[in-house]
Amino acid sequence: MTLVDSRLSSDGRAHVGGPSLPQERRLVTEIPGPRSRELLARKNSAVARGVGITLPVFTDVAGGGVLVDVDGNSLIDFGTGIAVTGVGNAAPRVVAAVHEQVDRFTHTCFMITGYDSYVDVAEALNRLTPGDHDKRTALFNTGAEAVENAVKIARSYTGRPAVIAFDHAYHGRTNLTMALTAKSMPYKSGFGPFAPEIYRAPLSYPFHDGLSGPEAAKRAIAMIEKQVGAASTAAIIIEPIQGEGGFIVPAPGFLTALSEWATANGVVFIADEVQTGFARTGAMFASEHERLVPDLIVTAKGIAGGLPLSAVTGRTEIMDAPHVGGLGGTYGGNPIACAAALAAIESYEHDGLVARAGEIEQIMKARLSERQASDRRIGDVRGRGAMIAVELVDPATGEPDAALTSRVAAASHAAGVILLTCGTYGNVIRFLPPLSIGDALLHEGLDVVAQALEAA
Ligand code: PLZ
Repeated sequence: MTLVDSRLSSDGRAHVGGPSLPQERRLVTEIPGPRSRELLARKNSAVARGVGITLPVFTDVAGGGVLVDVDGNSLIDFGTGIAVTGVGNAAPRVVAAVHEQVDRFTHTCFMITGYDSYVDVAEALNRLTPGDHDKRTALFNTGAEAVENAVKIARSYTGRPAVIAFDHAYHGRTNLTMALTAKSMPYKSGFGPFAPEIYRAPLSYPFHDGLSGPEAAKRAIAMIEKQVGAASTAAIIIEPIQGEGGFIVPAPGFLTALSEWATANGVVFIADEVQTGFARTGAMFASEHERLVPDLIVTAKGIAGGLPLSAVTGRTEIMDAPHVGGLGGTYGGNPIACAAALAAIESYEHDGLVARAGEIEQIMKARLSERQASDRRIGDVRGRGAMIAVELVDPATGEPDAALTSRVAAASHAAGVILLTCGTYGNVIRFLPPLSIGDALLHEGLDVVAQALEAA
């Protein structure tokens, strides 16, 4: 019998991730390299084509702020798997907690027999989310699933049907969350009919509408009152900073005005902090920037350092409206994901990651704004913390330039930086580095993007 160390590949190299992996950009083949191309060919003949892939390199190991592909290229990670590995990839605390839990037990189903880590995560979320009122939490697996449950809870509490979502919103790909999501291609096209009783209100998008927060809120509230009616409205759901829609930071006062209107009208105010939560924006939750206290807050992504977990947290009287057995799911609050979450939360709280996100904002905004001053294709630099974006436009017309955006992303990929785009018009480059990234790697990644912009 041959004993195979699963951490050694056929070439005998140790394949261990975590921050001990050299935090460097290193290209040894073209991107994607031959081994990745081979895997891509297999992917194309085995995986449904609807499951796309942004940057077709296949991962060997990852750690901290780098990802090493199967050809040995080390890429700077400005994507964090869409704002998930905020604590860094294969973060030591998370890895240790997962190992420890996986040796004890892998699953019971919390609805069958309980375990303490589920309760620990609920207590942590009740403590960390905005507001010092009495709260309860329920755990699920994905962002979309938690959003669906927040809507269920709000309807159960209010006895009302309608839900208000906003222009440019992204809330998921399940049937109800597709209805809440704004963008047709690629998320909704051909997948209807969609869930009823979803209405769309205009957002505050300062770069495009020039309205103040209160003006934009007045416009949205007028639409809700005229076209839906407060008496029929169960909930308003909004991302405090929109993610997929283009890292849109609403004008100051917009969210507060909406939340005050919701409270005055018995409407549940739901903050979807799936992308903005857990230190990402330089506060534990983005709602805090406006001193917003949502009735319900939806979290996922960054919560568990890469393990699938999501949550709805909120006012006890609202959370406890559904009957016993009305909320749940086989895997919701899986024990391995809960162990990972407790470790990740420990890291957000005690490794200075909230403050680090603020430092990352300063570094990125300084560099991007300086570039904007001499490059009129950069229409807007915006975002908070380690959630920063540039919106690219045609300087002559001010129109969105999606083609330029794709070229910049492709050139960055080729040069070893994982970079994502977003936005309703496909013209936003977004930066989502891990909060644990060091200055040198951050600057090098920004240098690469700057060169890509220059060349494009
Ligand atoms: N709410 C605010 O950002 C997920 C998905 C991208 P899931 N965003 C990235 C894609 O192409 O699928 C997201 C989000 C906000 C909800 C979700 C949904 O979270 O965990 O992907 O279901």
